[in-house]
Amino acid sequence: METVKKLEQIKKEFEEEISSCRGEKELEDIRIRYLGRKGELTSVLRSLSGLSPEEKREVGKKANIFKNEFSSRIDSLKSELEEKEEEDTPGYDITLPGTAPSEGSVHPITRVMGRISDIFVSLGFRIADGPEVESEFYNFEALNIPLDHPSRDAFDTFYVEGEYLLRSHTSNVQIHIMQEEEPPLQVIMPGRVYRPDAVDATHSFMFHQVEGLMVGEDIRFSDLKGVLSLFCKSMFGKDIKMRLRPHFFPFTEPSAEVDISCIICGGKGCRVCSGNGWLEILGAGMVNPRVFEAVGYDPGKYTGFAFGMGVERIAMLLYGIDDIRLFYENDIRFLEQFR
Ligand code: 2NM
Repeated sequence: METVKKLEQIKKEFEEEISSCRGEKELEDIRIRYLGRKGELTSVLRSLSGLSPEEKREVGKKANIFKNEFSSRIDSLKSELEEKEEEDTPGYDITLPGTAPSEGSVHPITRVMGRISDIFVSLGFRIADGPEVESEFYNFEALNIPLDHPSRDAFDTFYVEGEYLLRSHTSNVQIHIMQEEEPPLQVIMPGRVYRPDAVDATHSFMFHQVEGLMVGEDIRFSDLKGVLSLFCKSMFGKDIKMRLRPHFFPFTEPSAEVDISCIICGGKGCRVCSGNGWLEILGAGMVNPRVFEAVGYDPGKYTGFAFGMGVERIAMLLYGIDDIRLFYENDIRFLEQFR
């Protein structure tokens, strides 16, 4: 039974080699050594012809069992090694530079609203907010805009239910604050407002305002002028000029529209200022005594000024944007420019 012993010896060696095998190349060498055309098992099978019939049967059977066993051991180790190789290899080139995650940025409207607010905070104003869904009293009546007043047409809209509507200015917040607190007051109200304007390059049914209010025992028109002049210089540059033009607002008397010298041409006249050298950026005035009466303040004791500005308009002037709709479209190519 020399041949059977030899077979057992081959199997023992095979087992040793396979259990110390670590690589695919090494495994292929083992396969060739044992199962190849000139391999150990193959030569045993080839030498069967010189044996007796019983030996032939026994050795042949064993050799074939080993052959199958070897080949399935090799196959399973091969797939094990391949799997491990795959796990160890990243599916990308680790020496390439990384891709930085894109950082968000503050929306230009938020940014400009923040700058406006910061300037007034530095002048002693505090920030307040209030409801966007408001009753007619806070949005109109208390501001001396009665139902039959012609200036109500410009704002009257977006009724939610009954006497409730989307506010057309942030002045409703002034009314709430004055009802709740006694002067002296120095407050600004940034926020969203809604108007029935048809949408075009300079109008939107929703936009942002910053309004302000200062009330005390001896607040004068010169205080209004001083505060707004400081604001204009901080916002647009120290060489900017400011002028007031008489205007009408129901909630202030007297009222004015506030212009600054054109930030593009410096006042010479250009396309942005329609050739006249001035840009309108604010409305302002001394609070109408009827507003004080509506909130229970004594108009003989207190005076004050108020002002309001559109944030979109200021952002458009500062950044040279010619279409208000760009602010609301969320086009990443537009927003990415404000980092
Ligand atoms: C403006 C222009 C002028 C204003 C007045 C008041 C209040 F409540 F005191 F009466 N709030 N806001 C005001 C005055 C707003 O926006 C263009």
